[in-house]
Amino acid sequence: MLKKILAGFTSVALLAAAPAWSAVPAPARDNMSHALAVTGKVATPLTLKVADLRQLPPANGGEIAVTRHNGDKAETITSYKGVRLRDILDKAALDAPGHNDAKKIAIIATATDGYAVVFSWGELYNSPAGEGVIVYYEKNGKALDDGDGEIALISAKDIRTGPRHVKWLNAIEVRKLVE
Ligand SMILES: Nc1nc2c(c(=O)[nH]1)N[C@H]1C(S)=C(S)[C@@H](COP(=O)(O)O)O[C@H]1N2
Ligand SMILES: [Mo]
Repeated sequence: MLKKILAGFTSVALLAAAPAWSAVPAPARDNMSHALAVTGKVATPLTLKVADLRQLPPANGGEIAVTRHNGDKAETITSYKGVRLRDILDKAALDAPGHNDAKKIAIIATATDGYAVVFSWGELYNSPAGEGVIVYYEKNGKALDDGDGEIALISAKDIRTGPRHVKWLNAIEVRKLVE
């Protein structure tokens, strides 16, 4: 009963307050990713800031067009600097002790806005695509700004590079899909 009264009171209060709030423009959403969490089936979960990523072996790329799934060009990146996703996963050490465990692993890369893309162990470690999957923190010679920073990911060998270009990357989850 008390709950009901309180709930009623709250909604009346909200209704009364609404016109005043709607007059104030909503603040721009801050999508910036300030760190990358590496979690799931790993021996050592990690939280990596840009300064930590800079300590890992650098992987650089030259000019690359970011193309949407329909072929439209989203942007052209002149150069980028980061770390191969494989090297990050090796630092965390995949928890896959059985002979066939690694083959059942998916790697999910997620951004602050909820955008997420999937890689497989086979793709990263046993196909030409793996070489081009790079977590980057510099674009065109500069730190990433709020358009896609502080940390992002690109899969440079994809046919269309847009879909797995993850802006505001903040998590890498290692998941074993099949027991
Ligand atoms: N974090 C995040 N990254 C993202 C997206 C998104 O919605 N959120 N969209 C993706 C898609 S589908 C494409 S094609 C490219 C280019 O997107 P744009 O159309 O926003 O330039 O960014 C990709 N990266
Ligand atoms: Mo897209």
